[in-house]
Amino acid sequence: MMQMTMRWYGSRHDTVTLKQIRQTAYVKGIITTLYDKMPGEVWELDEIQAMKAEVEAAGLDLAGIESVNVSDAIKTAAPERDRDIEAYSKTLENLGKCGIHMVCYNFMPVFDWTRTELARMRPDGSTVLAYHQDTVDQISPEKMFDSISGDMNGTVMPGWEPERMAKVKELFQLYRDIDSEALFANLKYFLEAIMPVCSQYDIKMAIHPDDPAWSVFGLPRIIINKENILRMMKMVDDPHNGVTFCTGSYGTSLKNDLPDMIRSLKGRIHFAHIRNLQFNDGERDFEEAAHLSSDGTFDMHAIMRALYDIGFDGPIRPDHGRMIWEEKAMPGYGLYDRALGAAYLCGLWESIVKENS
Ligand SMILES: [Mn+2]
Repeated sequence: MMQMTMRWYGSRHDTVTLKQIRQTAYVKGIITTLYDKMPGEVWELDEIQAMKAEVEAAGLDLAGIESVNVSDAIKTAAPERDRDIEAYSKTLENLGKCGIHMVCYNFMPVFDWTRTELARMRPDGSTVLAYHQDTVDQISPEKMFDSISGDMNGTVMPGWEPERMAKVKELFQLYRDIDSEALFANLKYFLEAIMPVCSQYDIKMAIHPDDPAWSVFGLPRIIINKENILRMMKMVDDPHNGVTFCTGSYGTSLKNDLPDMIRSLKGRIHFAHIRNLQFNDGERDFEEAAHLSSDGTFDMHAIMRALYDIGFDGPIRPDHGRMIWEEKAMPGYGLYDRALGAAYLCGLWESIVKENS
């Protein structure tokens, strides 16, 4: 049975409370992280237990971690990578001991994700995250950070922390010799090293796709399409090596047939992020839409149907939402539109389940 969840950034960072999430009625599980941990740091048992206890005290279930971040040393095969992999394995062991069995992560160089606007106004006055290729082509990464940091509503967005952006030139230097093949090789090395602990503690690793699904600022990107994701599944052919199926990330490329990709990943989708995009003039100009199929480009029913058909039974969450009803929150992570998304996805799912039983 799939479990509807919502991402939550912890009581010190999130504008949304666990009580509000529980009152949606649709959301039963929480996806969270230890926000202040740096890549390469071990998550201690007592820290994980405290995080879990807080979620459970609110009547919700801790359904998985997004994310345990992978260090740049692991991604670039720097000398410290074995030390960082050891720390990562210890964290997975501690998560398993606390009964947490799904871990989302990504293998993107430098940027976690890229958008050119965090508050593009739509005709109804709602605001959404958007991407415009011409803008990316015309500016440097530092300039882009400056131009969007004013739109963060006072929050710090994961992957776009000011400390990280201050080092952006150094980071580009670090990835100077890393092409797609090197990135694949480093990912394989990492996965092979952690699979024993994943098997022992039944940790399902769920790689998040690169967003958008093409090279940005000349950096290599590998988790972008069916061919590459199947290559990765085969490269380390273990059910614990799986994916976060994020429709809003794979869907940035209109060449990706989302239901077909889902069907090709039977048994390997451990987590699902479901959202819709609206494409404008051209393939590389899009904005995030309401979850409703008719508000954007994707057939959400076909996506949910494909998940049902492969027997998907992991956590699923509405991904980014629009900012509506004057809410002030981290862009993409307000309560209201994600709650609407959760309700809609649960409605689709109930209908698919009942029509097929
Ligand atoms: Mn996602």
